[in-house]
Amino acid sequence: MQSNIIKTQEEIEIIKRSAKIVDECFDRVLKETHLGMTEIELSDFITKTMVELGAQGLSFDTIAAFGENGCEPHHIPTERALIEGDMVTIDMGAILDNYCSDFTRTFALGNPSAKMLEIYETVKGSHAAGLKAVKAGIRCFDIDKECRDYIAEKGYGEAFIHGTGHGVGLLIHEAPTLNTKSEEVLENGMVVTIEPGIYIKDLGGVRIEDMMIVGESEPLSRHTRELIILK
Ligand SMILES: [Mn+2]
Repeated sequence: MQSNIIKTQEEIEIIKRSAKIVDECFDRVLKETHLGMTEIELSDFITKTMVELGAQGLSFDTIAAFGENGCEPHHIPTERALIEGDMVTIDMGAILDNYCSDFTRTFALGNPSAKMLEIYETVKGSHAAGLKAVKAGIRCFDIDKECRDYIAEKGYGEAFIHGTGHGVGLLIHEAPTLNTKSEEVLENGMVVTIEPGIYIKDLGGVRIEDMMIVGESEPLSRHTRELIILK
């Protein structure tokens, strides 16, 4: 059953702790990721690490997508091994005291192509516009539109193939939804994700996702939205 759309202070504190586990897990992901590692190995590492960090479980099966596999938003990890110049998309979440968290970053191992860098900058700009738009009184539809218009103006409109975000609570996907059909209006205490992405077949994809508490100015994750390039 989903939680109330407006979270209590107590619920918000739990969700923040749940997000913190994910932040710490991502620190370890950045240290662990290496050439030749497979998507399944990285995903298994995340499962193990979340539990070590105190999560009662995962909010959903971790997505680990390397290189061209990044073109699938819901990619299921495979034996694809990491090679120089790949971008890596990790989408993961913890459950803590029954509350979920949700987080996505795309980073690179070695220098990615100019095209992928351009795609990254486009998603980053869209994501920043979305974060900035999150305020009480704004229609969810308009936040989605901010993110979508930014990507469309850069020529990638067709490649943003999902909604901008969703509420998070006891369930990983709750009200409100932030997409082209949304009718909800944000109110303080709602918890939403902002997660635009660009997906191009045979090339790859980029998604950046943060959780926001409506009424607060900063997203829950302390991790940068600048592209991280591992050596
Ligand atoms: Mn999400």
